Amino acid sequence: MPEKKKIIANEIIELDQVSSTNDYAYQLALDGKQEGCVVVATEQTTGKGRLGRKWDSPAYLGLWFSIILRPTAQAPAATLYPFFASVAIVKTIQKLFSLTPDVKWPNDLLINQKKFCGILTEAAFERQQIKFLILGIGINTNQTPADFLPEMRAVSTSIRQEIGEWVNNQMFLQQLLTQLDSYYSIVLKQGFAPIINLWKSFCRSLGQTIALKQPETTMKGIFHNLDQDGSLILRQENGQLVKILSGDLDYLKK
Ligand code: BT5
Repeated sequence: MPEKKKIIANEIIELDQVSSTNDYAYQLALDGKQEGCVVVATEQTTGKGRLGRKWDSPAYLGLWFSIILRPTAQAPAATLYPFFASVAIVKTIQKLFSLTPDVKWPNDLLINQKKFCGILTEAAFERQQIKFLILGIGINTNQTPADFLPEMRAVSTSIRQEIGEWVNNQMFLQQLLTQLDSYYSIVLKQGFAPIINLWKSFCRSLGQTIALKQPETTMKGIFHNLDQDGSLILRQENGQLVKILSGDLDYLKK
């Protein structure tokens, strides 16, 4: 059997310091850089979250990287890509550290209900098709509580904080890129159905009472299902099912 050709991490660009690996990768993609190229930085000075929020990315204490993808897919499919990344991250952490993080819709990973990873997808479109996607992944590996801003300490964590050992970023990144490549080839061959099923198996808020914050409203209900297009189906108190495309999820006590 010929060896499978690797897509993700066919090239790795390592930077000491950058504003945002997403911005750097986006510019490379505009200039024609091939699918699979990874940009990783020791430190980001203005790491980005969703909706203009900031992502704290101090030197050596985490993995901050972005992947250029060029799938042949319609524009709405862009929201599905963080799910394959989440699954690959969970699988890597299970293998290396024998613990299973919780996935939080749409793009967070938690350990003991604290966030240690966020994913930011940015896309360029052409005639309703995806031209390229930048999949940005931030993982807190080695922060101690003192490394987080006081207001973030109660809700943020790092892998080191949870396992009690320093994480070797280089080794972790290598393993993670291999998993990301495997799950991306599943997406290319089988679509997102197996990814959605795996993601649901790691999601502890599925079936639980949640609040969904959107810029204008907050909705409460039961997290009924994750749809095949990555949207969240919320069952409201009156029994009605509502499809939610974006928002921030909060766990609620029943
Ligand atoms: C995210 O946004 O969680 C997406 C984060 C993506 C970061 C990666 S790093 C590589 C690539 N390059 C970039 O510039 N970005 C990507 P969101 O769901 O909007 O969450 C942002 C919120 O998370 C902030 O408003 C803070 O409350 C919190 N936060 C910021 N930094 C954090 C950190 N290091 N650990 C945990 N929580 C953090």
